[in-house]
Amino acid sequence: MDGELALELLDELVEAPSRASPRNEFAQAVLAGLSQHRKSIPCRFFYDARGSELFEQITALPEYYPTRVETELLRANAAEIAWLAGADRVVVEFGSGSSRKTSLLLEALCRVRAYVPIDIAGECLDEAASWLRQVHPNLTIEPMIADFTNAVTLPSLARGWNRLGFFSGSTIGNLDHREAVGFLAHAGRLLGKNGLFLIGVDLKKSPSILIPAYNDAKGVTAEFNLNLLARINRELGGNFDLSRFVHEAIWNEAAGRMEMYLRSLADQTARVLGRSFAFAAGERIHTENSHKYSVAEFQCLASTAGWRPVKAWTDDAELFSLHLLSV
Ligand code: AVI
Repeated sequence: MDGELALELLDELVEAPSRASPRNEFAQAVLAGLSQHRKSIPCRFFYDARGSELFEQITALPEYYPTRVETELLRANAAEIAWLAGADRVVVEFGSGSSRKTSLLLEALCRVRAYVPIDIAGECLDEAASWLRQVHPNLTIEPMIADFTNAVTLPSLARGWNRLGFFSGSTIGNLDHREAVGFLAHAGRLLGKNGLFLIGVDLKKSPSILIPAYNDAKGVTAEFNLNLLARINRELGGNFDLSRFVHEAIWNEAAGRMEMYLRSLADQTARVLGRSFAFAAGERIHTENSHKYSVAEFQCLASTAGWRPVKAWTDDAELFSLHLLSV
């Protein structure tokens, strides 16, 4: 980003701090997060074009079991899920991404009335919808560009039919417990009477499996994490020296979650939108939490938000779980 663009964004921030352009939102979150005593940046900002590409690579890594195991769980249990869901549902997918896993579900369900993928990334939705149209030529697809955590209404074709929500990949783990309950309650209102919700949730397990999943041998997750600083340099006129930060992934037993950080290797200063941020050697920026739940813990969380467990499936190695909930 050149200096002129950075100044333009700074003006926009001063004059209209509440204007919700994506860049403005990113700028405000970064400036606020780096100003805290314990520096942090929300993990939703990982997913620019490069970050999404790196995440796709992560899902194919041997150490990153969640995508593989969840896909297998869906494949193995799709017929039972379809039987429990019954016919004639509208399928609503929250944060749909590439929709590849969803195809397994759509194939198994009986007389899907429509598929409504909700995602903030419009290009991703278009790509996923055109792929799905080829695989399921008779399916009605109505993509919705929206932040799935606060989308308030569904397209009119979803009215009058029972709905099945789908939230895969254990993305729920990236929310803290209070946010997760808030999201589940919100999804309950959106899915309505007779609504069902199918959610993929990563299970608690040994740190010897968890840590490599978030710190792989090829360094893709490290690049994914460091891309946050590269994104600040690109979009917010930052001057982070990426060679002086390292990726760190730890298991926090007390909080039941994986945590990712960017650790400064030296005393240094970085500038963002004309502001300076000092880092001591060893100081960290907290970039992600990924909560893990036992089946019982997740059912308890879901019931706080008004959902009742219908059934939960896990793989033999107890790595990942799929939950079917009803309102
Ligand atoms: C998207 N989310 C569920 C991933 C996770 O496992 O928390 C993001 C991720 N972070 C590092 N690797 C993958």
